[in-house]
Amino acid sequence: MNEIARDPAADLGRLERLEGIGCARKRREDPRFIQGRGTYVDDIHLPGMLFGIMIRSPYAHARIKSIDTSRAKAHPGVHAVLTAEDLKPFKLHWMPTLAGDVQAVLADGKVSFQNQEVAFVVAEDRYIAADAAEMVEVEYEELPVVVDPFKAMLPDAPVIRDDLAGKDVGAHGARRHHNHIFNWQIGDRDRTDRAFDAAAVTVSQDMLYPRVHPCPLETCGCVASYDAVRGDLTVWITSQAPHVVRTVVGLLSSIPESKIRIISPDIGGGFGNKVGVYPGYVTAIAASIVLGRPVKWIESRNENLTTTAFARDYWMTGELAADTDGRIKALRVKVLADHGAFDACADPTKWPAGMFHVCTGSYDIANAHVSVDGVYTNKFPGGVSYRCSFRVTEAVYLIERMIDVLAQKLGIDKAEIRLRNFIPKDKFPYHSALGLDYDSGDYTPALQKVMKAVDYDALRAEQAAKRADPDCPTLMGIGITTFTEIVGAGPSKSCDILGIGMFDSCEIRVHPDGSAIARMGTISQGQGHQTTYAQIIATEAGIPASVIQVEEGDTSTAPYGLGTYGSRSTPVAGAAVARASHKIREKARKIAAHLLEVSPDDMEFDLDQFRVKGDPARAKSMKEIAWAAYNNVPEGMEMGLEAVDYYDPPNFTFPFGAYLAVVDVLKATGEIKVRRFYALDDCGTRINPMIIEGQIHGGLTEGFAVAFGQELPYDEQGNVLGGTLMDYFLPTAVETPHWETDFTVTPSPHHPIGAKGVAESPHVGSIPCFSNAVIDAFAHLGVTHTGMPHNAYRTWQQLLALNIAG
Ligand code: MCN
Ligand code: CUN
Repeated sequence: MNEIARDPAADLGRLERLEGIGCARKRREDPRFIQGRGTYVDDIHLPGMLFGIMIRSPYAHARIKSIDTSRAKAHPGVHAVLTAEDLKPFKLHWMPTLAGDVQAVLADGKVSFQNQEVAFVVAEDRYIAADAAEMVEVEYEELPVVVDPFKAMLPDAPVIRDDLAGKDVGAHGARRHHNHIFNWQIGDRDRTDRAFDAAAVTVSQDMLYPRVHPCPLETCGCVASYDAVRGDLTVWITSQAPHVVRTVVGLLSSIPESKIRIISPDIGGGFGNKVGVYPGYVTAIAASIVLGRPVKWIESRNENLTTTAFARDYWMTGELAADTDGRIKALRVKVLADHGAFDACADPTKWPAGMFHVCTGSYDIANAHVSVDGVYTNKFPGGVSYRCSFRVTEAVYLIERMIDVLAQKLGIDKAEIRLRNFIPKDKFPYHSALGLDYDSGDYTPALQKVMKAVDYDALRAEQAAKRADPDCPTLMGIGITTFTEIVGAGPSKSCDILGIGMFDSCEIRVHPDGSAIARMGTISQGQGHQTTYAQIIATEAGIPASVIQVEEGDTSTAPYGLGTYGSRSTPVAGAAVARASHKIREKARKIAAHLLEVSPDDMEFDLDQFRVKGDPARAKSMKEIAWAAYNNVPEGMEMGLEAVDYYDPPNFTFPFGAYLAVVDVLKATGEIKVRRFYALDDCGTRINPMIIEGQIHGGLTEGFAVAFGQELPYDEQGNVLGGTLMDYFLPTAVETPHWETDFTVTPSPHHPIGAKGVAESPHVGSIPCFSNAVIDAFAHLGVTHTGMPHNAYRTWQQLLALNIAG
């Protein structure tokens, strides 16, 4: 072969110019954001725009005897006051939820949670609307309240959903009580029970993952603009799934989807809080259609924290059966899931408990059974948000806590018991007892790398010494988690939303000058898609990332996609991006062959050009090929250089990680200091290491917040406590510990570039790690579990109870 000597430095230069996969490319979106040039929904101002405000119930459960809107309507500057009665002629007073339930848009005869939507005032500006809202007189008759899901299932519990009277079947099968939503079971119960009967050792632990809220910096809102002459509806909205919103609005309004344009501009954090459709969106749209003027609705912080998609509220009981050497034989789980007054969880239709069945974790457990009951209470709806991967947060919390409980009972080291139970590398692809097919994993080296990095043995020795010293002012705890995530919803055969399969999409157009525009069905809320999608195209199609414009979030320009949540953008849309790039590349190959008068089979792709095999000096760059695509293509080929791809993944991807935390509990105050946190993540092929690290820092910080401070408790009257930032803990740089990050790379075998999602892993993996560390500090005193948040007050109470405070 006639190999021509190549210049490695020149190749390196070309590679660097591409800024492709693996490059720590700086975020393209940041210059705009840090200069205050972002365009969030509240930055949209349209001529003649009106402002809407929601009137909400002060009671958690009450019948509405009357609503008098006359004074408010007469107030100067007020254009409309809508109640359920006004929406009834349009059948807009109730709306479907993503979980197959219905939710009142405006209260229809009664309210079932505090701050439920009762009426909507539309006025010239926000101040007039707020004044008028005070003038709406609502007469309530209070009803008994139930906020405890166990009490909600007692025979004489108050009926929360009058509208479901007599319905003993819901969207997910039989209901066995008036406040029961569903029972969902998976796994082999008999085999699991038998494994428990035969086991040498069993452990059981109750645990609550409390109700929390992701609290994105930007609250939810929209601007709805209906053009009566053209019959067009445009909505700027804080949505993580703009195409889904278009379909829902189309179904509700009977306006054809072709006349509806949904635009998610910049989003100031989503974290799953912006997946659902909220009453405020519907009332703003209805008001715009009725009044013929644009209507803006933007939530306050309190409204956001007390009415839109909360997270968790899972009451779990875990049981493990094992040998005396700690080999796990079976897992049994029972859950009571508090969904609030309406089931508005954003799960794939088939799975009312999301991906909770990943709860066998990273462990080779032959037998498992899970039973989840969904329950109505007088609380606001939601449940699936906050970097949760559809309830994987709860699943990982359960299994990682249970492993520690078992280790404690058997007196086996908490790292050692994990190493004994890991799914071995040669068992992948691994079929779990609860029916999931793990694509790839390599757990042992990940945990060993962490143990080595932190000198695990030395830490345990230090802990033993401190435990032996009664005068030591601190209790030292070491927490480990070795979690498996499941992301990339999903294969359309198992995942859909409202009947639409959860594929995703990408369209790429290469312009004559070799630059390109790419559009996806996903939408960044801070994840840096503009930066990273361009890197995939750069590597896969040979176009420098710097000349690729990435656009998302406008349903009139982007191909249909299911949106960004469940860390699905990389596993699903990212795959579409790679495949669309390959389509571009294949057309480019033919054009290059035509230009060089050789057969396409004789061409090979080389970074940013096609060259002739065996004669690499003869080459055409992608830039030259792009130009030729518009003036000199092979006979019979269409002009232009563009591609569309709709990707329906064959499976989920299963990222994993090994985390380790060291905490010191101060006996004098109950304060807990996070001394060290080491996070090793494996998300397969890494597109942008810097963005990954940013995602991990963010997720760990949120995990820290949940573990140590966040909580949305209720009092007996159904008042939500913690609904303001005076009470709800948002950590700043002052409280946040220092994070150490690391990685291994185990590519996904079915993803076109081997990438798995990463964004939710740090949240999912860190929270049980913090809990395990805190509880480990007390383990030698016989403590097996304490609930979150692990704040100083609770810890102090525990120190007092154990007689070691001071
Ligand atoms: N990435 C990468 N290499 C990989 C995997 C991911 O470089 N192997 C990059 C991606 O290219 C992307 C980012 O990491 O830029 C996150 O990708 P991915 O894991 O696919 O997650 P999504 O983009 O689908 O983001 C969703 C996820 C969710 S579900 C929540 S909740 C959350 C999170 O993202 N919300 C966030 N991170 C957030 N970060 C910010 N700043 N704001 C939010 O609202
Ligand atoms: Cu569950 S929070 Mo994210 O999937 O948007």
